[in-house]
Amino acid sequence: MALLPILRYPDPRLNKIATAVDEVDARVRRLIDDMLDTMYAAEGVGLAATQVDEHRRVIVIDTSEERRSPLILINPEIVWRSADIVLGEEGCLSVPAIYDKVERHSAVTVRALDRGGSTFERRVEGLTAVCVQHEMDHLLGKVFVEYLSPLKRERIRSKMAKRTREEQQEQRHRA
Ligand code: K1U
Ligand code: ZN
Repeated sequence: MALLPILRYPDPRLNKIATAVDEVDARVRRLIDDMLDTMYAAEGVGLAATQVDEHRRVIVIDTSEERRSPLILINPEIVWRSADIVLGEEGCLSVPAIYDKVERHSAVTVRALDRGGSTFERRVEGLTAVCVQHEMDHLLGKVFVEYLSPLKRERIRSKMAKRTREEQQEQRHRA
């Protein structure tokens, strides 16, 4: 088990564009396992490789109550989007304790490779559909706060900077 450090907004590495995985090998499977451990430990419902500073098109999601039904998406593509749009509250492990509303398609069909390297398609709705769209944005270097107004974004930036300063001060105090 390995827990990976999660990049915090506004780290510029969160804006990098991930590249396609060309072979689902042991290294990719190791990354998936570490991402699952990291997502479960952080109590998130999703995680994109970008958030752990790995710029490959890999996503893990688990929106189940039991937290034992991971959805692994390698090289995901959305092949169908509902016409229906929903406005829902989102959070992000890279922007801790900040929640705001974002518009998303209420259902999507995603095509991807699984951890065995086979192509599959899955139609998802509700929180899983929101999560797929949120995580796919991460692979394109986009964080959900970029959908918010410049004023809200600026407030979030200064809150995050203040929090980081306080944490650094606390660490120096302990050392
Ligand atoms: O950082 C991430 O990308 C994971 C993120 C996924 C997500 C949650 C909710 C809406 C969109 C995307 C999280 O897991 S945030 C923390 C969380 O567990 C959560 C937050 C709001 C609703 C449900 C779960
Ligand atoms: Zn996120």
